[in-house]
Amino acid sequence: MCGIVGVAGRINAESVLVEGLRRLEYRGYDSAGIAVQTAEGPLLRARAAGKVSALEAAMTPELTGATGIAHTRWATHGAPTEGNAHPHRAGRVCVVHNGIIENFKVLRETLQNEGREFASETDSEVIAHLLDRELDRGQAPKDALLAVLEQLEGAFALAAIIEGETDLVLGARRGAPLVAAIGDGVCFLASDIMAIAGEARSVIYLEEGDAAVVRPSGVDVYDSAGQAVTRPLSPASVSMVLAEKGNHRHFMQKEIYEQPEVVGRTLAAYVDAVSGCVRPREGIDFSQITRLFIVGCGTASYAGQIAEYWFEAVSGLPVKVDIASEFRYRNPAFLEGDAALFISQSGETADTLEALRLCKRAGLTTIALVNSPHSSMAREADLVAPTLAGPEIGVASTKAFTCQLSALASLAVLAGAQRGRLSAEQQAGHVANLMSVPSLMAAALKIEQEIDALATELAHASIVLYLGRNEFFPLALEGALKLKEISYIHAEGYAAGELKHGPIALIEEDVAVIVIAPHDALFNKTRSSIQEVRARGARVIAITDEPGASELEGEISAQLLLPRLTGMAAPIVSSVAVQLLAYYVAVHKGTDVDQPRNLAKSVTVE
Ligand code: HGA
Repeated sequence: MCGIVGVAGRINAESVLVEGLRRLEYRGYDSAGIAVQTAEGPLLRARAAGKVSALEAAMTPELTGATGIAHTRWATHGAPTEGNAHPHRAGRVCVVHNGIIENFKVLRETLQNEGREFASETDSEVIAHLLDRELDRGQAPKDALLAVLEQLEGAFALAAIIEGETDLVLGARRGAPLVAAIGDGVCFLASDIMAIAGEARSVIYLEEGDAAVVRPSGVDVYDSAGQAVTRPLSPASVSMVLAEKGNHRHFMQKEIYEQPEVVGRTLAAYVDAVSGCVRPREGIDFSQITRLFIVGCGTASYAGQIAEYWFEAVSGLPVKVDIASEFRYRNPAFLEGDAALFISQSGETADTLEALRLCKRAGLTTIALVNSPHSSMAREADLVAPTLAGPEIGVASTKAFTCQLSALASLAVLAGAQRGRLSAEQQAGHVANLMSVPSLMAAALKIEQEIDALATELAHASIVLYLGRNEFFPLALEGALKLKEISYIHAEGYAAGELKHGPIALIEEDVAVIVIAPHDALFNKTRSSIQEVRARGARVIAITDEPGASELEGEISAQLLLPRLTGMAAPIVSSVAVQLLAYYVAVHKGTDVDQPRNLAKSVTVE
């Protein structure tokens, strides 16, 4: 969360900075700000509460130069006001920061006792003062930066410019993402390479603890001990094509529609459809693993919960799913043969990254299931299991989720094969089932109009419950989360069989209950749950298939018909229904679908 961009040595750097912020807005949109080194000498700054468009309106023609920094904020310390917007200024220095400075109070008090005045409530402002203080003490910019880094505790990425240093941007990362990049006579810093795609030729993925001195002619990198180091250059190849909305009204809608393609692409990376098997992945041998921890946050943790059903049923491998923010602090007990798999779209989710580090320290084999191949988690895990969803811009995850499920389903089959639980024929059956997902998803997307109609009514609901059994229980949780995130309607997911143990007390006349009820082995059990809520006046909407619908006739208020689904394909394809439902309810409510309030895409703070 929070997006940083820095540019050294490009005419009208402000235009690249603002464009970069637009592309980083998924990381936070509480406020935006920019500072540039003008040709005349002074640093000029503009900031605005709200989105990048508000910042643009606040920028004057004088705010132009070849070197500058910019920031889009997701507030952790201090309200989302203009006064708390980055860049923060102290003396000659302007700073932008992503993360949390944990010892900011002590630092702030010390600096105030020295007579320094603070203008914001943020933790970030201390960085500007510390840097300015080191410069006042006569340190050169690079040494001043290294001296400041020694004083900071917490996880962060930062960029700074100094008045009078006309072609210099300083940067550093510790526990938050930051890349440096090189173009033609211009160099950059950014939280995400997407911010500067098209401008940069090559990228340096800064490592944990690195500091960077960025000038138009190149980037000097220093490791956490302050030693000059050479980091490899990679080609900057992010395609921006996928980051356009095309004909769609919102990125979320576009991303829902991309699923047949990106799920197909992800499956193709795991599965050999011709021979009907899942390709072994170098370094992953499930026959040597006796228990698998799966760790993630939010939607990613629900993908993990669905995978728990799959791994245990298909491969007999015991699985334990944890929420990263709990796992990392609960002193988990490990056993010989444990391995851990971490799920994160960005590969930068702070809690999940720390959980990964904890497992590494404990000596477990760690697997990162990430969408971002150069992310911290991808670099730090022993093994990487990629998803190929492409850039996901909508804050509410859709295609990243179904790609995670596709990769996890493939790994569950691989585990089944490696652990001797699946014959070649059974494996081929699972592979064929998974390979049918893209076309089934394309068919499922055709329910859009029915969903649109249903959503008009649901938009007025004050509470919506989602029910499901087996893998459809975590999908019910995901459906409820999606609705909450973008429509702000209070929604909860429950295991259908658990309802009678408490949550049924919530049911009264006209409470909307969405039941995911495919006509599978547990259909009749789910049907009983439908009777129970209906008897208490609930308005039941069933997400089901033809056979399910005909059995439920007269027992439900509305239905959403999906194709007939079996095996692991079923929850993956059914995701489309809960995603579209949340999307259309939000559209009817008129909320900000792609950038819902209080959220940010990649949660790089605790
Ligand atoms: N702590 C800083 C930066 C917040 C952040 O990185 N959010 O993801 C602030 O509150 O401004």
